[in-house]
Amino acid sequence: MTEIDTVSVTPFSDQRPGTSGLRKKVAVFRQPHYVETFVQAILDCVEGLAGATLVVGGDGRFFNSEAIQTILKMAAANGVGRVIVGAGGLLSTPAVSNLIRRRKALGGIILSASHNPGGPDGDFGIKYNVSHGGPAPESLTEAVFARTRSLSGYRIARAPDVALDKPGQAAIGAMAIEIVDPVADYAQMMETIVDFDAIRALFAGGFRMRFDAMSAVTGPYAVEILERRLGAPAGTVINAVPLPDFGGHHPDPNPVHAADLIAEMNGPDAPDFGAASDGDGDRNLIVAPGLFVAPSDSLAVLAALAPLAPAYADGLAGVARSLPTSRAVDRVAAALGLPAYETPTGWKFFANLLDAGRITLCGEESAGTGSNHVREKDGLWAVLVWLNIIARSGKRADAIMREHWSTYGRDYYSRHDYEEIDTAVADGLMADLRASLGGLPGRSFGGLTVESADDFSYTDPVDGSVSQRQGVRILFREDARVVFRLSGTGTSGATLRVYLERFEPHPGRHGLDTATVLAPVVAAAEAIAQIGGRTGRTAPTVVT
Ligand code: G16
Repeated sequence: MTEIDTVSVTPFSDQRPGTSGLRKKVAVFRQPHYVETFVQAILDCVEGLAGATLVVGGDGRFFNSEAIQTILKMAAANGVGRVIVGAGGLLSTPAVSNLIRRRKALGGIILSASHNPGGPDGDFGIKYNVSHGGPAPESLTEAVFARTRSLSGYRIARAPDVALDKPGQAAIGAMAIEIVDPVADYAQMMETIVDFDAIRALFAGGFRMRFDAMSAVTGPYAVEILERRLGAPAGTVINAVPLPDFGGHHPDPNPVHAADLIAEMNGPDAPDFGAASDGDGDRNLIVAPGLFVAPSDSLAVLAALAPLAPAYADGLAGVARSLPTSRAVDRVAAALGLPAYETPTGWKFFANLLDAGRITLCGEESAGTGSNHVREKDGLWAVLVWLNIIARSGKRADAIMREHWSTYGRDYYSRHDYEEIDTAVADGLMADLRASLGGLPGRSFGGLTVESADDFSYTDPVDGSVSQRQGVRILFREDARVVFRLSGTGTSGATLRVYLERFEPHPGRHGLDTATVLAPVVAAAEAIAQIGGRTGRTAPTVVT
């Protein structure tokens, strides 16, 4: 008989989930009872827990193993019937989503802080996904937050740690634990979506690719699929072993943190195709020889050409993008007569549209793209669909991108992040910006004239739920746009994100320098929001 301890706690006040679950410094999560309080709140708020199946796994970052053992013991103490956990405690975020759906689980708990750095001084995170496989909706995350502030104790089984090093079966009391190969189900699903034969033939013909797994969770998935199943040469995948501190790197697949990959792709003997993914495997970066593909452009290319992959051969039902993602995908949707939706930032907002069959494809500027195959963005999936498009079209990625611009026009795009600014300063900046919106239309800033300005509010077309204050957007008559919002995933101070774009229809002007094209939009954003004066920053921390 396994004994259950009920441990009294004083509630924490800082456990409100952000854009994607609860993300904090590791040191915060290591406070006594911190993980337990949040997990108990989840278990208290989820309906139908008794006897149910949960999926548990993480990106392998520092503290992953300890947190999983705690969750297993708490799940057993709270009446969960079965937990499916990845061997080594590893599961990518899209693999969790797939397992929840395939195994008809009640939900899943993902341990990750995504693209944020790991290690003892890095970040950690816990996120709950519901039975459709996607992130919990705001109604549930708010209920969890309320519960963290009111609960008085948690339940945990008094049991030894469970060996998770290889697939097999275990138990804590009456709760079964199934330890699964993290890659197997996911790889099998990919075989049903993309044309493996075509990609195999591509590699057999000498096509060279570099995939940087950034010492994060995607390594084992990429090695199995790209090298073992598709025949890419050994060594195609680099940084393939997941490390608790990601080898000291920042596992964010963007031109700044994947600089080595970008340099290789710009070099004299560049591979034919380059890609990377993030800490938990849901983000992707696509790089053509000599050409970085902006995530918003990648989404637009996939919208136009995904039907070359077997799963989308009948066409797409519709597409969606988050507010700050460029409008490139809208242009494809308009040309093809597809419904297009604009949602707030956060993958959870796509779930209802996918479930209702209104969209097949969705994506975000923050290097996330996905489809109706799971309810998370999926890094390796995006890379495989690109490979499928290259294999079936017979064209290189840079040619595909340039032809896309010729057909639809180019949305020059950049994001400026101002990290770790004082929270009060950031809140004040946003509040004043919101207050100024009514007076902006008609005014000119450095050659650009404001056409409209508002604070984005989203009404979910499926369930009618309303999400307000999701970002300030300013449209200029010159077909340019700037969006301002505060990040919901940072762990210290506030991060102001400024998203800048300008449309260029003429093919003769598609090879310009992005920073030069966007300079007037940057100047207008500065004049409107007074970022420098308020934050004391003369330049963004990160430009992507
Ligand atoms: C998460 C969300 C994404 C969002 C991104 C950035 O991604 O799932 O929807 O675009 O954060 O959010 P923010 O701008 O609020 O920092 P991930 O990969 O970190 O889970």
